[in-house]
Amino acid sequence: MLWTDTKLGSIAVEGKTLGTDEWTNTPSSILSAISRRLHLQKDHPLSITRQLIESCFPGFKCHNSLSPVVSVQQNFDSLGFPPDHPGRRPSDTYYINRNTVLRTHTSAHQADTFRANQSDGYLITADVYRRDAVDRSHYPVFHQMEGARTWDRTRVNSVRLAQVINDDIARMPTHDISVLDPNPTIDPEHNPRQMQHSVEETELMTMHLKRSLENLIVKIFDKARKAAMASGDTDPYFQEPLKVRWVQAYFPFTSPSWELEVFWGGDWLEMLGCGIVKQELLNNAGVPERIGWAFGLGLERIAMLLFSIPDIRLFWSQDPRFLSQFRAAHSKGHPEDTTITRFSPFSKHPACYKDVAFWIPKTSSSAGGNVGANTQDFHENDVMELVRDIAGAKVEEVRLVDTFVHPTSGRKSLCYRINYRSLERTLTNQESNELHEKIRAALVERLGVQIR
Ligand code: FA5
Ligand code: MG
Repeated sequence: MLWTDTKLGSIAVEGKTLGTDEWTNTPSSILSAISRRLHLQKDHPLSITRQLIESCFPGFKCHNSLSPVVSVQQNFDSLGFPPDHPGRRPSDTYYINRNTVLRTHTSAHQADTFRANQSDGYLITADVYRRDAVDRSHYPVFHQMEGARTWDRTRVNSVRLAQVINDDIARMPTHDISVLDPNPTIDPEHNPRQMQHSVEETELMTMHLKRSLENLIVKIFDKARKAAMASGDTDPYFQEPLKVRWVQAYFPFTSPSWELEVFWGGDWLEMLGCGIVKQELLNNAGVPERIGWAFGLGLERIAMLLFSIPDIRLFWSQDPRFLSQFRAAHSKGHPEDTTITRFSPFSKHPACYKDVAFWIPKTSSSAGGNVGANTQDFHENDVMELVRDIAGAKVEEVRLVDTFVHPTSGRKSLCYRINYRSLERTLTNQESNELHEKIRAALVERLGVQIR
């Protein structure tokens, strides 16, 4: 398999040495991303976006340097993920060892941050890691920003807490965009209120949460529109009013829960997940007197909207033609005063599509169960990772284009289309052929498939 080199022994991450075991599935290409800290790099679009978002939440305490190496307890257990939740699978998550993962979301720090109880509101910006598909808006390493706002029941007469939240809402700015929000706040079957919260409290916290996030998106979009105008761009997208919608969602650590989507690039793009924090989480974190909301947003998704950056891989570019295009506000200036300049593509290189079709190996064990990463059955994310491992940023997209089950033998065959395209230069025919050959060979060698 891919990670036999780290199977026995240890991995050094951030100056710490961690033992590996049969769960270890983190390749060195992923480990090497840890030191990049794009969200803290001056003038990087992710850093500019982070500061702009931070300016939308005055008074919130900001955490920007929490280690990505967390325990399974922090990433999953503390948030109430059931033992068989798919997110825990080694096909989806990078394990350092049985008890240690690279955080898959910034929510891994919720319990600890609530426990520290340093402020009513906090923001956490960090790199997160997921074995995921490769395309224009998905990447295995990306950045999230977590935000939470809680109210202390003991600081006010509990009868009046609703009034306090109401007053907080009255002080918030309003906006005039149209928001699609067809579902009731509380839907007993699909999106229930928690027993510990009254209907009024749930409604008010939700209003505060949704208004905070809508205001954030409005601010980002206004900046993006100004940047587009300033560059003389006539993209009709920016002439039309911003369209956003709320969608019911499910997270083990919030209820009710939602996702916010923004219409962008001809489609609805999911920006964030959020909801009312499960009271059990706050109780377990030693702050049973607090109630409140939390959200987690994809920083790249927001930055793509803000700067009109069309491809998520660009954020990892070290090319000065990319990096020199962005400038944060003067150190004495307020982040809100930053003038956003729209990204201008520095080159367009041709795409090169190549297909690979193969029979997948027969299932060797029943799927699921408590097996380590190295004994799992065939999984699509293994293909994604293998391609990334071999071709890195020279692949723009890997897409399943055909599935076939043999009528008599029952064997299953898959065909993937790989788009070879570099953002920085034109790949030669020979180069993409060689990459494709290497990928074919590795599919056989590492995943045991049979090429058709
Ligand atoms: C979460 O990660 C939850 N922790 C969010 C949350 C926090 C809910 C607090 C409730 C309370 P989700 O898996 O949907 O949820 O990811 C959140 C956002 O990260 C997505 O909306 C999307 O904007 C971004 N995102 C997810 N996967 C990727 C990816 N592979 N590449 C880039 N961005 C991604
Ligand atoms: Mg989601």
